[in-house]
Amino acid sequence: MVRRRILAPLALVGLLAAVVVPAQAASRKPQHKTAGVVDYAFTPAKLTVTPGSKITWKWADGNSTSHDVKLVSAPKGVKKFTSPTYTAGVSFSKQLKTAGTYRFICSYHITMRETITVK
Ligand SMILES: [Cu+2]
Repeated sequence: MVRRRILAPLALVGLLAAVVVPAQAASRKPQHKTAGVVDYAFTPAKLTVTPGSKITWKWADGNSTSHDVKLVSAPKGVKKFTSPTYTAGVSFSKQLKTAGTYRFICSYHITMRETITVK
């Protein structure tokens, strides 16, 4: 009976760990998010993803004006990049590995801004 009294709480801890740990691990996994590049806006304007997530910017089919995605502010050590200039029906992807705040603009339209937080 002594053995059973010790094992029961241990079994409960094991059960809780099995339930809680995978849920946390799953939420920290890199994600794949799509961001829209539409005429004069990035959608959404704000996005939060986990480290290592891949962002795919999609230029909307209905666009009539050219846009790019230019990283203007990034966490320390992150190399800035600018996508090619496209008008419609194309996409461009980048993986954001380092935690921090990434600010994007369109080189041609100063009002087009997007902030992606990696954490
Ligand atoms: Cu633009």
